[in-house]
Amino acid sequence: MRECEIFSNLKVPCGSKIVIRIDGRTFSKLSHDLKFKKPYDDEFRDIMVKTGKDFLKEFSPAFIYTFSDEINILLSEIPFGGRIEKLDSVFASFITGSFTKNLLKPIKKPISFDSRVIPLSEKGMVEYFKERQDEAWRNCINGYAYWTLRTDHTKKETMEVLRKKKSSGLHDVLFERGINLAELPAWQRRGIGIYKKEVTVEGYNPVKDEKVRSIRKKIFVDENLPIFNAEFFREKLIL
Ligand SMILES: Nc1nc2c(ncn2[C@@H]2O[C@H](COP(=O)(O)OP(=O)(O)O)[C@@H](O)[C@H]2O)c(=O)[nH]1
Ligand SMILES: [Mg+2]
Repeated sequence: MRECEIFSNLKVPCGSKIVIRIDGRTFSKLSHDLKFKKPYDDEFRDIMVKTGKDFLKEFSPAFIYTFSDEINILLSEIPFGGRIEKLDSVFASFITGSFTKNLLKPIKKPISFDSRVIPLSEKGMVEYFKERQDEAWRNCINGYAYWTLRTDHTKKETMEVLRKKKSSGLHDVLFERGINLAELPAWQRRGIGIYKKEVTVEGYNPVKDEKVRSIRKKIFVDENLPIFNAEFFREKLIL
């Protein structure tokens, strides 16, 4: 019956950059049930970062970008011979297992993430990350606006304000209530990058009795990302 496994040979196209986006399933409910702080919870962020680091250690991708409940992975080498079914299923299950391990809280129902493979040109890859970062920013504005307005408005009224006002209007609404969006932590506005960075480490050579310096690659969690552009990817990621 192997001939019925018709999708098993579906592969990523040759020569493309490959991004995988993995997104938590029904995480609105999960965050509500686990009483994570709204709109941003440091503990939730830490779990996502630990999960990204677990992934980086296991599969060595070029770059990971996370915000909210999503993890975007830019591959450097493509494992599993580029087979889509393998990439989607192994990566989503690895992230699910890692998230559950890092959560350290009892849960009523198993957690799951979905996964999709996105082949891109090099220019398209930069555009992709810029788009996700724009989404992180929209999420930030809407999240703060929603939860701030909800303190004295019904859900229906709040949704109505969000629908009517443009983002500049929401800036004003928040500013009047003491929240300056521009001063929020960069990780909330721009998301978080996880990648390997070259660092110089000092060691000691006991044979020669001298200090030695060497260059190592260490996992770096970047909570102060700039606005993405092509230069960022060229400089930081040695593509
Ligand atoms: N309370 C809280 N919820 C969060 C946080 N980060 C992400 N979430 C939740 O995760 C959801 C992610 O959006 P989306 O994927 O569209 O929703 P889903 O379909 O329910 O997974 C948000 O709507 C939030 O409810 C956080 O830091 N705190
Ligand atoms: Mg989700």
